[in-house]
Amino acid sequence: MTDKNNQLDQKRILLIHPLGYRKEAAGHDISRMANIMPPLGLAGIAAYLEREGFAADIIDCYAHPDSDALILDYLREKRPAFTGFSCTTSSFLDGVRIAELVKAELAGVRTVFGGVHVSAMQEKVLDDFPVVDFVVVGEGEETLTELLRAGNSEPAGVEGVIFRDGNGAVVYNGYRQTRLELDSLPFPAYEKLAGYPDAYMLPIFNYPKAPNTSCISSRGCPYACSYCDRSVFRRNFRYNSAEYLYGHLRYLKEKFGIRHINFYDDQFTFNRERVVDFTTMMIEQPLGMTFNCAVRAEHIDFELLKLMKKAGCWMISLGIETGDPDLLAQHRQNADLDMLAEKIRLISKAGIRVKGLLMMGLPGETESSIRKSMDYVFSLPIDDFNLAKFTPFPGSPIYRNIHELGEFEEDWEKMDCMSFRFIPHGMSRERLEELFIRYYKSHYQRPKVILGYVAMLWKSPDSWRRFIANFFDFIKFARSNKRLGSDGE
Ligand code: B12
Repeated sequence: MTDKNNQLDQKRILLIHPLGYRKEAAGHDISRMANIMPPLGLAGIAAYLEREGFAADIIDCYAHPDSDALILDYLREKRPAFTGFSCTTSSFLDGVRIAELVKAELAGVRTVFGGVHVSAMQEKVLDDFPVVDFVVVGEGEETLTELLRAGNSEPAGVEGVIFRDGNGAVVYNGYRQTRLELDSLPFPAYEKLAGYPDAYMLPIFNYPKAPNTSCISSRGCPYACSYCDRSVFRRNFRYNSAEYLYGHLRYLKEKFGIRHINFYDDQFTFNRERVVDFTTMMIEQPLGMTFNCAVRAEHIDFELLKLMKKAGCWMISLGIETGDPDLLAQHRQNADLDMLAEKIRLISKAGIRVKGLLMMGLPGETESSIRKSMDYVFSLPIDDFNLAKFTPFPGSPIYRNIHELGEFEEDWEKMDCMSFRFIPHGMSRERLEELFIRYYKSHYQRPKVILGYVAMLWKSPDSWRRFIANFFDFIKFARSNKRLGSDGE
């Protein structure tokens, strides 16, 4: 339906996933080379909107960095009344840049921003960025549908929306009170992602087979770690049933030939019964697929792990964060490193690869805590690891008093966990960088780890193919004192 006055299609939205930095750098960015994942939030929203009678398309600039021209062509041809942007903190300003481009091209088009960064910043986004017309806080499916239905009228009653009223005052309708029943959602519109699945790839050495993809089967997390931004789904836990989940995997296999899934749920095993049912289905009616997931140590046991292995579980990631018990206790509930070590050994004993997720530079970090962390981590059967540079995100609890805990340079575009934006009291950036490199090197120089990567020649030949194809960029990156790979979590 095209608007008679300004000729915009009021029932159409273009959803944009910004790249987050200069496109010239994208070809040599280690993080992108190591992994490109589908924007599941946008794909879910697109499927939902289409079911509700709207037309929604997606341009993923992260997977396709040179997409400005594509966006402008789309605007000229389809004249959508709305454009939507999904942003993290580091990609937000690139989203603003594209929004300015969009507004300059198509008069009357409205811009909606959603995702984690704006859910944390809320009214401040409209105060500071005139190019943003609406912010959607929290879950997007219902809120965006109602916003689109409101069309040109003020979305005064739409929960979750922040807008400017007729006088230019910024109004927030409050966090949406009801939450979606996840089994009622259509599967994400993967087919709207250009080149899916081949344009997307999981972290190198993190999967046995291609094509592969990531998937989300729950929302929210009941824990409240100091560094974690929970602005979108907050502290609850909702999940897809085992039946829905199995159906989702079967769909991915049949429609796209997917052979391996990485579940990006914060707590895949939080509901044990669901995992038992799901794994039983995968064992009794095999799909020929394997999977990875992330767990919290409290929510696994050996029986469950054996079942998961039988069902095709290839790797489990666990947030360790730091091996220094005192530092961990400052940032995480139930910090019990002995229990964590025992669970890591159980995963390994069950024949599943273990990936440790660590952080360096947390408030309170010292040379001694880094040494303790390395000793702890290297005493465990960890096959792979990711060491992130701690970054205080606006929605995380620690952000509130971060300036009291060290030196923080809040430059959103650089807040991608690839550089130390925060320097804890008593440490220097140079020293942190040195210890960071030492941490990584110590991991990669361990004979068990080297043998593990050799074994990947037959366990994950596709990873080796990608590694060789990008060999010179990986070496250049390693020499430039940054970190090898980044998978966000
Ligand atoms: C998978 C994942 C990744 C993947 C893929 C990201 C992608 N392509 O979308 C990878 C590994 C690449 C990644 C990278 C990074 N990630 Co990440 N990631 C996640 C994770 C675990 C799941 C995201 C997801 O799919 N959620 C499920 C979907 C359904 O939810 P959603 O995306 O939030 O979308 C919903 C709403 O937000 C809203 N919405 C979203 N977009 C829009 C747009 C519009 C218009 C509307 C109306 C609504 C709306 O509606 C959606 C449906 O309800 C989240 C944590 C989490 N549990 O959400 C962290 C998370 C988003 N990542 C985080 C971080 C820090 C990063 C990195 C900076 C870290 C790094 N260097 O590795 C990079 C940044 C990359 C970038 N360019 O932005 C932080 C973001 C914090 C922040 N303020 O920026 C999070 C929140 C983790 C955390 N708790 O701290 N990440």
